[in-house]
Amino acid sequence: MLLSKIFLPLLKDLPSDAKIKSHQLMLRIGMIKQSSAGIYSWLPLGFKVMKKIENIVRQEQNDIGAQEMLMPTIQSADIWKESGRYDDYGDEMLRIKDRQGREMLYGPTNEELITEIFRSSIKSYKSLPQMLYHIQWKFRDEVRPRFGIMRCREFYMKDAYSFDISDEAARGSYNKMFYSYLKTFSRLGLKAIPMAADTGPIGGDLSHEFIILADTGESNIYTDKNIFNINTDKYDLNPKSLNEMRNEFSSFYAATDEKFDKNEFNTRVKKEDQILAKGIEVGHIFYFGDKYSKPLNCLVDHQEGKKVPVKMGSYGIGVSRLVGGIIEANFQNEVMKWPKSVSPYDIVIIPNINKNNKQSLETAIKIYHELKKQKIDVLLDDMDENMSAKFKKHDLIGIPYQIIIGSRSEVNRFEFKEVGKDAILLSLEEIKEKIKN
Ligand code: 5CA
Repeated sequence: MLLSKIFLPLLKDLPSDAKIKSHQLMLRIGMIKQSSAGIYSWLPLGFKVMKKIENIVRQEQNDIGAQEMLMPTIQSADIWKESGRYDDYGDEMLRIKDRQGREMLYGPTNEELITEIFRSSIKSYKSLPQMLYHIQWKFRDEVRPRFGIMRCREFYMKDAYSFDISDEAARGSYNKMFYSYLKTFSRLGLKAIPMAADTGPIGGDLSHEFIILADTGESNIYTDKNIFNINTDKYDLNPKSLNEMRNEFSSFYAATDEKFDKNEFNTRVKKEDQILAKGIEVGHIFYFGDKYSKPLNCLVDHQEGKKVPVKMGSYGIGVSRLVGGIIEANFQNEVMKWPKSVSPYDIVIIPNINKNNKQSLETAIKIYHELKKQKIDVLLDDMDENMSAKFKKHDLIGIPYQIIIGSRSEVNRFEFKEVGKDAILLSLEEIKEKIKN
């Protein structure tokens, strides 16, 4: 794409109402625009990043055998009355009436709806286990929406649901998802640590929040610094391996505020290894057995003949929140660098354009077409601006690789820069290789 042609409404000044750097950056480079309190439009640049995150989440869900589907945003209140959560959920739930006066709601989560779908279709243990997920907008009428898309009212979530015949099998599904989350966040360039967490309005007795460290995070966390050194590559989906993985994580103290036990923390973690920090919750997994299947009468035939409520878990990832989380983790000293896996473009070409130098732009256009032929997603900054203004702008846009066409370029070798490193001179072939690897 040509920078002059894309919809990229850059702001000159720092938005005064944005308190944290991800919110500021997203407004400054036109990734999002607020439409009303806690509700945002996703502009092309922001949408592109979010879609890349969504695809990685999707691939990793599919990889553990979860099946994608799509449930609606608007749900009937009836099933929520059956589970008893219609009243419990309180003011966070946006309640609506249709023209017939039927009570509806904008889904804040989908345990009830998925259970209703499941109970009408699956009748026997022979069809278990199952794992279903969708990636869909949610609405929660937060008391105080803040920090842009980090805590907003309408947000994009991947929510998965597992169905098993026994408690033991269900814990196996939980472990699979735990493993999948570690892989997902690592592909997004994040070190997300699973922490024992409270189950809140979702319920159940087993739950982990996946948290990335960030000063601007809203969760207080208490952990052992050695948990960050666990090498998860050695684990796989084999149940034995998954158990070992869970055991290794459990061997280090890691808890959020609500689960924090000062005594246990001080006994289990050496003073010098203790981390008390703030973090951002990017994912949350729950095991709640028959909390929904029982009241909603979601029963299957057991091997032994009797009917039993199916054992369920649910697993969320804040897909839209992750955009902000990745910025918090990678935007330092006014320089953003997207992880390659989610960068809005693979590379940007920045030619020095002025009246006396038509050559730079011509060279840039040639390189642009060459890279496009290789299916490299390239942005060409064809704006008539001085180089220092261009560099400042690209510091914010954060594409990790740049080709700078200026006085230092030679006939067949160009200045290639990975953000945060020194520029080097490379041929176009070498650049293609670097990007493709
Ligand atoms: N049904 C369960 C799991 S599917 C559930 O809803 N879990 S949750 O409440 O923890 O939400 C899942 C993830 O959505 C959170 O980890 C967080 O990353 C994201 N999220 C939750 N509330 C918001 C919000 N107000 N704004 C942005 N993201 C949010």
